[in-house]
Amino acid sequence: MTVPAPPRPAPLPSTLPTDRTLVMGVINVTPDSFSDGGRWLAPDAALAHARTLLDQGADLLDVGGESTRPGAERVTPDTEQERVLPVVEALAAQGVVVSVDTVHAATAAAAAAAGALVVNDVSGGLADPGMYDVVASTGVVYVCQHWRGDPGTMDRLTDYPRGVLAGVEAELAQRLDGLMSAGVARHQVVIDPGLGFAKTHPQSWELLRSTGRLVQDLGLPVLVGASRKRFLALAADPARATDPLARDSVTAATTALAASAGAWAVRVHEIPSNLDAVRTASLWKDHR
Ligand code: PMM
Repeated sequence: MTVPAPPRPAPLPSTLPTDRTLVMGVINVTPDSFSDGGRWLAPDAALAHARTLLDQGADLLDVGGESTRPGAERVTPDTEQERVLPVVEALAAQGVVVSVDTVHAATAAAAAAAGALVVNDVSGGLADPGMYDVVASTGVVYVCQHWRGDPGTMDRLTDYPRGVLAGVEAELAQRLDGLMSAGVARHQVVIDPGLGFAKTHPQSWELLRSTGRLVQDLGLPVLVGASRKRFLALAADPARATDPLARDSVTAATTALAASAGAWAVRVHEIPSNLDAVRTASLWKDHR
């Protein structure tokens, strides 16, 4: 028996696979991201890394110019655009499906004009009141992530009186109301539980475990961003768990589970093992 595919956002090219969870590769054009800060800050380095991820089979790439790790320094939209726009433009010109990871409406608009088809907003619109209008007017696919506070305060905002799943679903439903009121179409929206954003490590595990529930309850495609995050250290080799790169095998394991639960896409730093994981999940489902 074939399990129904998760809902898919539009508009995205029909060349993207429809028979499995998509693999979104991360390009952090930042000096300070937690797992790869500074490595791809120069546009040439970012583009060379993008080529590697594409050759390895990434379906789409997420380009970000501001680190969102706890306590990270905020950047102005101008600085962010200086970092990401040359990369977005060059990739889009090559026909790559590009997502821009930004909480700033101005950067989202500029990236959409440069060819980005997806805006990935970790704040779900809370950081910039102009974001939903940009999503409505450009027609991009919008990844609406759950967060609270900001990178400076989020680690303290982990109180969910009705449980983390109910809390996240209720707050995402509010974000959806805001998006619909701004004229965004439902098919443009992808939701993301925001693993590690205003979540304790057990709460992130609970949300990851609830991927299937999120898909069902909100009826929207779900993006899962677990890659290399600190909460994965609970499952990693204790001798190496503080090294983000040592969490890649745990990341791939969570990718297989999330894909099996119906995730639309996983956002990951390392492609080959995650691509294997989504293919494994696909075969697992098809041979049920
Ligand atoms: N996590 C990070 C950055 N952007 N976007 C989405 N949609 N979901 C996430 O979980 C997410 C994100 C932080 O990780 P990084 O510093 O490795 O990019």
